[in-house]
Amino acid sequence: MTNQLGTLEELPKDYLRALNDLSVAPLWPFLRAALPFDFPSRATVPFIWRYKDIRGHLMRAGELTPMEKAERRVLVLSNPGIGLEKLMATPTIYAGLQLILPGETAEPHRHTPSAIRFVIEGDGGFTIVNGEKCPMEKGDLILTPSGTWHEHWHAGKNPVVWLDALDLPVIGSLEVSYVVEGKRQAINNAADRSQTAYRRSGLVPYASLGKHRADYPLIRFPWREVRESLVSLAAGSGPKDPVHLAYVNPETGGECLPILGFSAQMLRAGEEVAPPRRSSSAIMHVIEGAGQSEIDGKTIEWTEGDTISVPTYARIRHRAASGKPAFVFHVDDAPLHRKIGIYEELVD
Ligand code: GTQ
Repeated sequence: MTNQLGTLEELPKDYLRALNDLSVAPLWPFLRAALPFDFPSRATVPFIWRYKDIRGHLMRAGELTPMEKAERRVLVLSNPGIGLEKLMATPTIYAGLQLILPGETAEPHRHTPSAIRFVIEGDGGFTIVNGEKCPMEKGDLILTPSGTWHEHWHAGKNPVVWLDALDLPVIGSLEVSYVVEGKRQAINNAADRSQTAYRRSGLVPYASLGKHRADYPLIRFPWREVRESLVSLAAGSGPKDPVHLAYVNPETGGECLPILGFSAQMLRAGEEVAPPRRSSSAIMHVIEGAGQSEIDGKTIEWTEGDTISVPTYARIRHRAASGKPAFVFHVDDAPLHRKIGIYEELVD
């Protein structure tokens, strides 16, 4: 084991040229960058995208670029440590703020990346996922898993803005990212399944115990109910217990999507929490309230609508402002880490 590996400069120019002509590279000058000792190297930096700074530019995009020219009118939250053109908030998470104006639609399509929407503002938007009509109210989580048809509509009066998160960096790096456009879906006008088949946790359609198990049974997670659940959990917990709920597939109890995982957390007024250092990277979106986080030594003040990137293995401390609780939504890549056997938590 050494940090004194041979460099490119030490090698004769004609040798390097010959290797280059054959499209081969010596490993040793690059080995330590690819496999650093003890701790991974990370390009991702802790960063905050403040909603108050970005919102005006998103509205301007609504004036500058009609839907026909944008296809998706999105400002992408690009991690400056990775590079803006890479469209990555973290190594696995694409995140963006999408605007739909009254009367606009995003045409039916499906793609290999899985996506989620988390509604930030506006009433009257809805997403249709494989025919299921999902209202979009502030704080609602709506899944559009890989391969599911989806389209967005807006029947309200004000702009609708949501946070998009996709596993695009993973699907892109696998060179399997593509989209297909399709016909308008036949809309099932029944209430979405969060209000019918999966109305209450602990109850699932009887047939799902047999072989009729759906991959993605629940598509919409209404914030009203998630918030109530967090408040009830806090009321039933000790003052130091974490108030943190994971969104899961009600039929399997496992994560909703294969690569990205979703959870909602309540930070009691003035509460400070220090989660373990997790191998997974994440973004944190502030639904309600204000506070500050220290992430790898960087102090970040946040408030409603803001989104923050969290690198792998980050040292984290969150603190809610005093006076009222804060509610935050997390997207992380722990499902992928668990599947491939690299998930770990370090306590130091
Ligand atoms: O709404 O399907 O932010 O396909 C990027 C790509 C949103 C979407 C994005 C997409 C979508």
